[in-house]
Amino acid sequence: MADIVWYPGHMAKAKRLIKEALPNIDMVIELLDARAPISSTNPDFKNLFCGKPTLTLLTKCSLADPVETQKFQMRLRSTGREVIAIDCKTGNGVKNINAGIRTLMAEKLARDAARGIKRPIRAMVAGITNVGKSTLINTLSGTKKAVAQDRPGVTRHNSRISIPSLGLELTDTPGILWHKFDDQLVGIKLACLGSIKDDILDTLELSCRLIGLIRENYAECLVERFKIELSDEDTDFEVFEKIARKRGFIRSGGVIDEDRASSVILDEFRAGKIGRITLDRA
Ligand SMILES: Nc1nc2c(ncn2[C@@H]2O[C@H](COP(=O)(O)OP(=O)(O)OP(=O)(O)O)[C@@H](O)[C@H]2O)c(=O)[nH]1
Ligand SMILES: [Mg+2]
Repeated sequence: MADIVWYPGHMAKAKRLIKEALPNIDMVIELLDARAPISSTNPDFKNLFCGKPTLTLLTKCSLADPVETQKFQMRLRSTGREVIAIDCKTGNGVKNINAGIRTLMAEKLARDAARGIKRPIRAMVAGITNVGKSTLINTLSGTKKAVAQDRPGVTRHNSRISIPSLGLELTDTPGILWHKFDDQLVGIKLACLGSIKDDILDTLELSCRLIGLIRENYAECLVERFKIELSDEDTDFEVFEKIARKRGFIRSGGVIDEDRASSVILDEFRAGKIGRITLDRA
């Protein structure tokens, strides 16, 4: 697969706007996708947020392998980070977020209290495209003020949403990737998660790579979901063909409808229908 390079102009602008907003921000809530917490870590964030207290959330954890999520939480905590696994669809972990924020900001809150100051904590919600930033803000605020959709690159500007009941002021930000993926596999995993627009990708190749990744640790999920038999000798494309035939994605003349099969495999993975699968390893 050709190198995935997806850093449209608006992302450079988004990064600049984030930088400009930082002086008025107390802390950062960094969202990582629980299905690939390493690959969804933007390496630019360390410099960008230099020194701001950061709460790390592993999002969409109902779609990820719970054993791996647990391991990632422990691994990240061992580096001194505050980490909470959440899922905005099931509500899992969401009620722990405000307590996590308050633990992280305890000193500042105590200083403010000593001076008789009562003001909201200003947190910037940041992460790669499609990781669930706007959904998180809507979940915490109980509103639909932030536009959230199942495609990458929806949020294009910073916007502030006040949640007086929680004493929070959250800034939604556009998802940003980085210039070039040094490790091509990172780009492939992010594409599998739906963080890179499908229309710039070869979806047949991507779905075969996804099949390969799933086979590494979750081969039984493919067998169960698609009712196919797997052999170690099968290439990933042969598995793809088995799935397509089983689902009847055949055009006249017996030719496999590769576009249809690819998009169904990717969609079902992204919706968690193939199983609770984590692509990175802790
Ligand atoms: N299953 C599940 N889906 C989620 C969760 N959070 C977000 N989603 C879905 O993920 C998709 C993207 O959510 P958004 O909130 O728009 O993501 P974003 O990070 O704001 O994306 P950009 O603005 O494009 O960077 C939507 O279809 C959400 O419904 C979650 O915790 N669990
Ligand atoms: Mg958004």
